[in-house]
Amino acid sequence: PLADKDARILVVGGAGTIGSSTALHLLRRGYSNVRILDVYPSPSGNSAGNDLNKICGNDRGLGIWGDISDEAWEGWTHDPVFQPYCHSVGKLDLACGDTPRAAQLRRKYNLLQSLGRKDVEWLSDGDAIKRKAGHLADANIETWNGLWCGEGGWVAAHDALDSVGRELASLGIKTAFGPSGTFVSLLLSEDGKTCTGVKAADGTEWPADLVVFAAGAWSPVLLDLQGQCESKAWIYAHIQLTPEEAEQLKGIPTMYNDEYGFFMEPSATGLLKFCNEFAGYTHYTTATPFPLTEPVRISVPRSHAAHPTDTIPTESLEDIKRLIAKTISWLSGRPLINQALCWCTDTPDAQWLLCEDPRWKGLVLATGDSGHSFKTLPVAGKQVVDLIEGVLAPERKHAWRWRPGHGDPNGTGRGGPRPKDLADVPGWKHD
Ligand code: FSA
Repeated sequence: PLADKDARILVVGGAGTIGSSTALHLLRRGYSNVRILDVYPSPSGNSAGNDLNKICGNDRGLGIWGDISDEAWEGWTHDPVFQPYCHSVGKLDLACGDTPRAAQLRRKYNLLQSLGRKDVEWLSDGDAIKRKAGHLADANIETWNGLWCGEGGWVAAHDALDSVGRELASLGIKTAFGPSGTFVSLLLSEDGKTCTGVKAADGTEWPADLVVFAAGAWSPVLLDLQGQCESKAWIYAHIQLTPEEAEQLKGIPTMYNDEYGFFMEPSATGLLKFCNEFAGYTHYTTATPFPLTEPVRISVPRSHAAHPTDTIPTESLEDIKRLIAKTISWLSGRPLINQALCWCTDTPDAQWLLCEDPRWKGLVLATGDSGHSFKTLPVAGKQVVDLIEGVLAPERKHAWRWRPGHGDPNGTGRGGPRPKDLADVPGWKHD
């Protein structure tokens, strides 16, 4: 194991998705001296998980991510910390006609079927989709097709993250939020080979026996990850429904389409969130991640919490309008409120970066989201603690290893074109 039960453990980014899950699993396994550091208190305003909702589902049997989604689904449906926030309303994964994505979904359907899944169905046209999703009755989706999964739906992301924060407090977590929790650099031993803690923005030095670095989209900006993570922004906007409209959309299944985007059931207060789907936006500028001494050009997130009046690119707003017009057109023209950028980090092969940092003893990396993490919230941290205890399955250890130069360095982890940079898209007003 990398740490004893009484070791001083710091979790950088401990009020975000992977970090708070890690702290939860550490405390549940009896580690007694765990402190989370974060710019914001839990749930962190910088976390992509601090969001109205996220898609969730169970892909049991389909490789590492399928198995993790199954473990997570058990948590979402049974663990009292998570269960109140899980809405198992079913999930539609849809494609526009005869596309490569449709073929991929069809293969996924065949596999799930062969594994004996009873809750999956292939929906071969718009009518079949509408039988599952009454709210799409008037949608112009005749040629769409795709996969229905009964074991799936959505999770109330902010509320679930908040629930973890409350559970951590009741289990005795130590915290440092604000300037004293804001990572500036690692502390190193005299020979430079061991990480001995973290230095914070206000100058506080936090000594530690083990540091878990889970800074999400800020990871490659704070720590030099040698090109393994590239942070990008995705977009959301909301419509405020009347109580009658919200009632009408109660219990609708989650709908995702790889070209148009996605939306799911409105919140208890009648907020309906819409996301367009695309390659994300980078924000290239200069930064000096530890331990570099010269600035490098890198995609740097811009905190929405710190800059709440920033706007979103016009093309994404248009995409969101197009999604609404295509699927639920009676809401077209309604004000789109709470528009924001939401920052995640991608690896070139879309696997996490969850490993010991080979440069310094005593540092574990837990980042590289690649769009996977929130649905794994109940068990993401279990992987980290398994790594710390030396019991992470070899297949997972290999997938999440330190791997600079692995794959296409300009890759997106998702195929397709390079993402656009925010500097090149009109409509993004900031400062
Ligand atoms: O069910 C899912 O895996 C959706 S991930 C949601 C999302 O917005 C992606 O669609 C996007 O491309 C990016 O990875 C951020 O997360």
